[in-house]
Formats: sequence, structure tokens, C-alpha cells
Amino acid sequence: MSPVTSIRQVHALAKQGTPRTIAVACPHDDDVLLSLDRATTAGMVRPLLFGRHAVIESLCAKLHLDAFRPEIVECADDASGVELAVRTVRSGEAQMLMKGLVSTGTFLKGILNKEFGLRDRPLLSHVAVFETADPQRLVIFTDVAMNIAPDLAQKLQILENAVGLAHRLGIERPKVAVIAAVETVNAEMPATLDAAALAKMAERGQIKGCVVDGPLALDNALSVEAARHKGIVSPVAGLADVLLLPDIEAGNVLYKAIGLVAKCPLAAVIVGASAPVVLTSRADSGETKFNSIALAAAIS
Ligand code: COD
Repeated sequence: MSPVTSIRQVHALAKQGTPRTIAVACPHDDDVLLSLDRATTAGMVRPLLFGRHAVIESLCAKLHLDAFRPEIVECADDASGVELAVRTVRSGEAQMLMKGLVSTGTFLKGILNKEFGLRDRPLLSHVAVFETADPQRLVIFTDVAMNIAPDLAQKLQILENAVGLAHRLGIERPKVAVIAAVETVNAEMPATLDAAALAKMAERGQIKGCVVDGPLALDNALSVEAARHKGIVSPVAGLADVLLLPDIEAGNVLYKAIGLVAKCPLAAVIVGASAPVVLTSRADSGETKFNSIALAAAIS
């Protein structure tokens, strides 16, 4: 498979095969319903909604979604909407899960629930993808929404989850930049110590299927020019396919800067669960929600 280099190619992958059933917890939101309608029309998904029938029907009427006829399972409150949607994925009846208008904490706790949740790999993590031009390609970055302050062992898991996604997108040996504020190891900046450790682990074969370097600052991870200016000699510098961010704050700020300021196309999913999970926030555009459904369908 040649590497997927655009969000449009992600859409094309999502349209292959039969539509995947997507269980949606609490879809009481305009953009969630609009993006589901669009993904259904495109042949990517078959929605199975867990929420309040009357609210969903009135929103669909307001949005003029006349041809959108999803199956709806009545749920009295958010907690039961999440639990039933998660259980439906766990049973195999649905192949993807999506968060609607429900708090991120409630939703994530449902996925992690020991009795009915979707844990598969040791750590679940959030992975976002943006499309950049010149040359056109996808850059994966993580973790912007789930793991708050990962330690070295958790960063290794997050890195491996992102590399797994890169492989699914045809990037055979992704270049991973472990991001910090500077590209030199500084004992006062713990993120640089973790980055150096991960780079050494990869060099010694403890991390497979990718090339890892760090610490790298964002500019010299993504710009060959910036790396050259700073005299950085590295197989990753300027060419990173994966950006491993130090914590949720750095990741979340980067995600919002890319979407809101740079206006680059974005998609995001949680990986490491037994099925892909679409976790977008209320502030995400309808386009990002649609792209995220497509990404989840493409890898399910
Ligand atoms: N993967 C697998 N297991 C996990 C993970 C994970 N990412 N996180 C926690 N666990 C396990 C722990 O090992 C433990 O067994 C159990 O879950 C409970 O662990 P806690 O007490 O640390 O976790 P919780 O339930 O209090 O919180 C987990 C959340 C994912 C809800 C929490 O980390 C969180 O709130 N993350 C940030 C979510 C957020 O607000 N994002 C907003 C950005 S848009």
C-alpha cells in the first residue's frame, strides 16, 4: 500500500467495503448529526444512536435531515447512553464508537470500564492527523486529549499506538520526532530527558517499525530549513511523520492552533481500544468530525 498523503484519500479508504456500524453515545448535537448524515450518505457508516429519541428527532427536523433515518436506542441519561454504546461495540454489533454531547471524562471512563469497556492494548491514546502542503502529506500527532501527563513508559505506549496508525495509513517506517521546547538535552526540562531516552531505545532496537529522534523542537521536526539552520543532523528532523508531544497541554494547544489558526484539515481517533473511537470536542468543526469518522472507518 502506498502512503496515504491526504484527508481526501482517507475518505476514499473509508468508502471501501460495506459501511461499518458506528455506535454513537448521546448524539444530541447539530454537528454530530450533520457529520453522521454526511458519512452515511457517503457509504462509510451505518449509525446506531444511543440517546433521547425526541431530542434527536427534533434536531434532525431542525437541520432538515429528511433522508437520515438512523436506528435509535432510547437512553434515559448520558451514563446509560455511553454504557450501551460501548457494550454494543464490545459485543461486535458495531465496529466503531463515537462521542456525542457528553463530557469527555464520562465517555472515556466508559471505554476504560473494567467490566464492559474496550481496553485492548495496555494504554489507549488519542491520535490526531493533519494534512500539510508542500509536499502534501499527513502528519500524526499525539496525545492531545486522553493521557494527561504521560511518564516515559506511557510515552512509549503512546508512540507505539501512533506508529500502528502510521502503518495502517501505509507509512511503512514512520519518522517519529519526540517534541520538546529545545533540541538539546537539558536536565531542567524533563521532556528532553524522556525524548533522549526514547531515541536511544529506538537506536538499540527496543522500539521497532519506525525511526525515532529527539528531543526536537516543533520547527526542526517539521521544517528541513529550520533543522538545517540549527545544524541538526538527523534522519527525522524536518521530515517527521509522527510528533510525540510531551503532555496534554502541549498537544491540545497544537491541535487547536492547527485547526483554528492554520485551518489545516484535521481528523482524530482514539487507538489501542478493541475498535476505533471518534472523540472530537464540541469546538471541533463539522468537517473535523466528518474527517474523524472517515479515519475511524478507514482503519476499522
Ligand atoms: N489507557 C488504558 N487504561 C487507562 C488509561 C488509558 N489511557 N487511563 C487510565 N487507565 C486505567 C488505569 O490504569 C486504571 O486502571 C483506571 O483506568 C483508572 O485510572 P485513573 O484513575 O488514572 O483514570 P480515571 O478514570 O480517573 O481517568 C482516566 C481519564 C482518561 C478519564 C483521564 O485521564 C482524563 O480525564 N483524561 C483527560 C480527558 C480530557 O479531559 N480531555 C479533554 C481534552 S479535549
